[in-house]
Amino acid sequence: MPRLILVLGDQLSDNLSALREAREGDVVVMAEVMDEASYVRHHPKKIAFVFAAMRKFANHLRGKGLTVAYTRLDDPENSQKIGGELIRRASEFDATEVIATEPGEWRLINILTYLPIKVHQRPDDRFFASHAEFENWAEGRKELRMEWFYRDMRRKTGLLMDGDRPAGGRWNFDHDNRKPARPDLLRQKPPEFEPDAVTAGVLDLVAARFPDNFGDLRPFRYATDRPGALKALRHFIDHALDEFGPYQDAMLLEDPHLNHSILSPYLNAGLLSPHEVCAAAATAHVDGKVRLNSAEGFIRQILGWREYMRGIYFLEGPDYTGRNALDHRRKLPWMYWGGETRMACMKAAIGQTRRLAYAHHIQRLMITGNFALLAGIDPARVHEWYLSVYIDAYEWVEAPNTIGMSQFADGGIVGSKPYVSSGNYINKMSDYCGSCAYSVSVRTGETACPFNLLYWDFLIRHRDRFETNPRMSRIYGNWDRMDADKRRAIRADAAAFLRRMSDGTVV
Ligand code: FAD
Ligand code: DLZ
Ligand code: SF4
Repeated sequence: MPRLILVLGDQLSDNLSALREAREGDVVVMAEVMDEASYVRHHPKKIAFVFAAMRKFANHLRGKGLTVAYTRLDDPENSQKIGGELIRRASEFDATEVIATEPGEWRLINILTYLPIKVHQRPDDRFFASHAEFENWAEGRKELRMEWFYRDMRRKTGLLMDGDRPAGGRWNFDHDNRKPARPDLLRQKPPEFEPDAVTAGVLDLVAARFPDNFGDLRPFRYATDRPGALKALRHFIDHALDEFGPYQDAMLLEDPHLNHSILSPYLNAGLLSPHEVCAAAATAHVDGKVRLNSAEGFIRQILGWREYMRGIYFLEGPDYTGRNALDHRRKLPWMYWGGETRMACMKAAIGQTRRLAYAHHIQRLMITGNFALLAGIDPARVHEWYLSVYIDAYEWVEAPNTIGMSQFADGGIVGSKPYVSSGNYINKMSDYCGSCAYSVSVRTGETACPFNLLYWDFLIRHRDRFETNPRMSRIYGNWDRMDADKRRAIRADAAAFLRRMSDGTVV
């Protein structure tokens, strides 16, 4: 009796646990469905990327001799649900069992668990750490910190290790990093991929079916298959990785990518494995092509942060996305969906998000995330935004970054203190402030940088919670030493700014 093998849009890997079990007569099921394409209003580039990559992966599997039952979005028979398609295909092929790889989202895990057909959910072992390994690591610890987990992962994998010691004698080279960048016409841009016939067909479909979603569909220059993803990896290793470390926190108006890899879409969809990406970076260092602080900084993002975020998402359970430790209730301002703003940094980060479905980590954390946290936006709305607008966004990685790292809505599980800053940090790390309607050096009044006003307002609103944090007490000392009139003015101006923002006035 044939069995169905389910392959989801972010499971496009030859070594997927479900595919490893495929035997003669089994049918691979893949389906473009509205349920998945609309649980949030995804950026059109994200939908196009997933559909094009799914179609090409289905062709690739057929080329290997597998039978693939592929449902296109506009197939008249399409039930528009993953569960519905499994039931329909089971009856078509007389199958009574489904083999699946555990999805990266509780929503879909639950759907598969309660279907009226037996679905065996196999572990997703495309990661460095299994759920059990992360749970064992977390068990009994008073505080979870990425750095300790990362060191264990380095020891386990041997990546950048000299025996049992870290290469170069240190685990972390961040103090050599975090430099601002200057515009540089010679800096390599990520490779661009002209849409082929499959991608072009998908672009037409997405243009017709999702005309109102936030974001520009065209031009579309992402790779949508493994050969393209491998080319992007090679390009990054050869042309950008060496300066990744120093410039990983920098932001420039005219350069949305800097030395970032833009590999997250391919990693998260399964077109690249984290193992091969980390190995390529480590080898480039060993071969003398890439400095250690860059190789280490890059590997830490994948072997450390990416794995750690996945561990937290599954450890914390399905209610994680609803957490709101700081009780923030404001609506997400319209500027996040492309509405006007006078803040040059927000305009830059949101503008490139609209164009590219991409912003790098510091833009997500210290511009759009920082603002949302300082302004007290409801973290559920912030989470919905990040899950919608980025081409690499899947809940297992997006939610811990947003709810945890960026919004402190988990009360300090991911980060020991909130990632907040005044305009000073943004000015130091970017060239945004020069073209802004606000002035970064002004602390009160109409022209004051909103990050300056909101920074203090946030800290004072949450004084009870953060004052006792040893990493933050000094900041409260600075506030207390400030002139009383100035403190009053900052609070009053912050309140007026938030009122204007909530009223829908352009801020
Ligand atoms: P690079 O800077 O080149 O980093 C290399 C790789 O490291 C990335 O491709 C990614 O796989 C991994 N990585 C780096 N930082 C993180 C991190 N904090 N968590 C997990 N992996 C990381 N990343 C996603 O993949 N999907 C998301 O939906 C997502 N949402 C985010 C939301 C917020 C609020 C924040 C602050 C960060 C989010 N990130 C997310 C993490 C990070 O911003 C992206 O991984 C990174 O910007 C992707 O671009 P890149 O490939 O050029 O990364
Ligand atoms: C993101 C996405 C989109 C837009 N569409 C589909 C789809 O039509 N079919 C599918 O199998 N997967 C899609 N995906 C990816 C899923 O949403 C993803 O598998 C879950 O969110 C779990 O990570
Ligand atoms: Fe952003 Fe403030 Fe700088 Fe304007 S002045 S770009 S709002 S940090």
